[in-house]
Amino acid sequence: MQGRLARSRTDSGEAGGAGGLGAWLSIIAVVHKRLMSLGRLAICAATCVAATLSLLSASAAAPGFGAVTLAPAGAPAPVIISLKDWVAMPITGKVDGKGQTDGMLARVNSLREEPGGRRYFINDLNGPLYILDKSSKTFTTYLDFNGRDRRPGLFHKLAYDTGYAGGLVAVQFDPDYSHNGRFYTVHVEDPALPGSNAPDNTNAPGLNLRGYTNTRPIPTPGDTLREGVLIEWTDANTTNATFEGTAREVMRISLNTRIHPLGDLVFNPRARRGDADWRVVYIGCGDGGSGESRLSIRTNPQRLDTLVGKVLRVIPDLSEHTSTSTVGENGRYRVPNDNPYVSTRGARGEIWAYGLRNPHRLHWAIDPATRANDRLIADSVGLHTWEAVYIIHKGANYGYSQREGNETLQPDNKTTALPSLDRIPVLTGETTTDGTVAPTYPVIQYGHVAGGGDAIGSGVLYRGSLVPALRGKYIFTDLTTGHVWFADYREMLAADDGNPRTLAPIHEVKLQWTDPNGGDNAALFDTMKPITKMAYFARGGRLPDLPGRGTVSGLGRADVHVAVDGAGELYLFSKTDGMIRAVVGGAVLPDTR
Ligand SMILES: [Ca+2]
Ligand SMILES: [Ca+2]
Repeated sequence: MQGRLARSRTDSGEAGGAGGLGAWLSIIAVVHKRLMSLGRLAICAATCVAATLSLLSASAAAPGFGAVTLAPAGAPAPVIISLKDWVAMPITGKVDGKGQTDGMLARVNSLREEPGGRRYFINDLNGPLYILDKSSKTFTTYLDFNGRDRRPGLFHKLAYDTGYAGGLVAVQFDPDYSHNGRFYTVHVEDPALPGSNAPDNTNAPGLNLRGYTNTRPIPTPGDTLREGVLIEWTDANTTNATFEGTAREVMRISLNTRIHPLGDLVFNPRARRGDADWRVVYIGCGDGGSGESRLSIRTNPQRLDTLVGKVLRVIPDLSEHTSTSTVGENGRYRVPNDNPYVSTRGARGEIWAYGLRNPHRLHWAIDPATRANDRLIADSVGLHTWEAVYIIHKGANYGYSQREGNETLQPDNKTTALPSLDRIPVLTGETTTDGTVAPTYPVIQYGHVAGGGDAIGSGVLYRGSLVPALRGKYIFTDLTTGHVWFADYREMLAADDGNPRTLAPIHEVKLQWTDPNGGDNAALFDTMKPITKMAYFARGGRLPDLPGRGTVSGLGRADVHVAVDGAGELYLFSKTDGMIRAVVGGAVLPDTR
């Protein structure tokens, strides 16, 4: 029944006829089915009653979105997803922490399913790379990146303690991991800190550092306060939860400030041996804070002679694609010949796309039915006005810091209308240009207004089976407010039309969650913030509100992301309470408008 309801509401776009008793019974049926399968009858009874009561009292009003792109009349009603606490991260923050980040209980930044489906690799910005065993749900610290201030980990210069995105930023498996045991990490260092910038294996005896050497940082115009480091790791035995093998520094990039570092790593999951994209990594490289500067570094995201504010595409393994690529200048990776700027004088060949502020999350959207619909997607955090989702195209210029969202960004960092002749000079150096280009605009954007948010989190195109209403939808989060939204993937493809005014509408996801600690239990929540707040206090958090703040969220950030497992099912994880929650079911809310 729930499947039929979901299809009728999302695939046909029907606006009416599915509300009322039948609809809420469907929701309860979904939640019930999942909880029963988990053997949690008692929880189900409470959950179902609570959800029912909540639905019966649900507001009839559509949410006010301010300047956010409104869903048109007749668009799908909000979707409800049911969350279940899945694992609690080991606390690495301070329960009484007062700083920008130290009060977050665990700064979980990504969740990656190991090929083979037995375990997850999970990284905490504060330093640990964990292996989480799926069946026992036990964490093992696999590698500890935090060797700061006599800590026992690998890197003496790990810059983890300031800024929202320092430390151990990313981990990603090599597509051939099951054969070669390789994976990649990105971490951030402060070059001014004392000590060596080579790993210290004193407490990691399995790490063989014979022959390990650092690379010269790839320069970025302006000051250097941070370096983003990409390392390749090869574990000789992937059946245990300890590291024994080698590491190789692949790339080190200078960054102007402590914000917007080298970020996410993704491989095209559709690529197979022999394909041009096989084992070719796409890297989201933030602008290092350059684009909002009043200094000359403001143009860095636009400059094709520097790597910041870009999506990069390189081949980490020097033995791969040898006849269709060239070795990068540090000798540690290859640059594919089909990258867009390999032949442009003054430009860096590693660049795949550019003009981005902080593309901190990349996602390969795979359309199981139509390979031609596969796209690389970037969630990029805006400055003061617009949060944006971009479809990334080879060679495209996304406009920053000349544009923010679908508007002009002025030198005073405020936005205004686009110019009548909408073109930007192609900068190949501080002053050298190579013609002009029309910018490419977001397919989704939302504003820094009430009902919107402050900073886009991560997003995935849902292809799982537990929430039929979300199949074919792009699910994404706002970090501070904890909003979870979705957009129809076909509408995103349609909005990718060269017209800055056309955008895919976004829709609310409401959250059903039962506080296992028996706290205030409204059953349905508009955002993740109250959920993370309850868990923050339950886990010992002592601040009066959640740590951090945002312009729209006010005091306290939810700091919530979405992840996906090998089966395509969703997880929401949050730094402030250090929790990972599984999406265990869902349906379309009855249309009460
Ligand atoms: Ca091992
Ligand atoms: Ca458009």
